[in-house]
Amino acid sequence: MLVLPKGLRHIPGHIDRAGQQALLEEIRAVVRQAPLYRPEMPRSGKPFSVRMSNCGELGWVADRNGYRYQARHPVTDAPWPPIPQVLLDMWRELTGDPRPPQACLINYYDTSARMGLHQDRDENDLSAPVLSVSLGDSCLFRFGGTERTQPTKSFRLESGDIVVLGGESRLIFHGVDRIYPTTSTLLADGGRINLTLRRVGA
Ligand code: MD5
Ligand code: FE
Repeated sequence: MLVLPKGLRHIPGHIDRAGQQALLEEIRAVVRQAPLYRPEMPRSGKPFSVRMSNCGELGWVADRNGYRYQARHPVTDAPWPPIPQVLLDMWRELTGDPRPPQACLINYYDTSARMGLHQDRDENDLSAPVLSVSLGDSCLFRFGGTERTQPTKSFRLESGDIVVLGGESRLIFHGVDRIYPTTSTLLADGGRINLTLRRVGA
């Protein structure tokens, strides 16, 4: 049995199939306004394998100049669309935090995309939780401790699963090792969408 660190909560199958389809339609509408783009690593300019967009007052972006939150799409320069109400409701229900999320990062993984082990520390307010929603193909999610050298463990995330991170786990290293192709029929063309809701702070 896998024991998760304090502050990391995995809620398998929280969203049923109809709920996943409804949420997917909302995300499709967001991405029509704010298209997925391919971020680049700071300094090297090496492209991410994951494509990204955002909704909310702020969006997380990555380019040669660094990682940051900003109010506009890096390609279209348009403000990000609002966060769908169903996600605001989920945040309130599952985090209990009365302050609404300011940013929702949309990650799209094709079946060859991955995300290396990293910490999320571009937010000013690290006391607020992070809520993650998985849609589409399953992935192998890896997490470790708050130091890169600590041992890691992994588990599968499936369509409709939610992860809530907070407290002692807010700064753990984590990543996505691989996508398991054809494990979901939610996305016609396969791949995985991950939504992360956050507060950014001052
Ligand atoms: C994903 N996203 O599945 C992953 C993991 C990201 C990111 O890591 O930064 O967009 S979603 C679960 C998650 C999110 C934020 C923090 C932590 C896990 N964590 O500290 O373990 O696209
Ligand atoms: Fe992360």
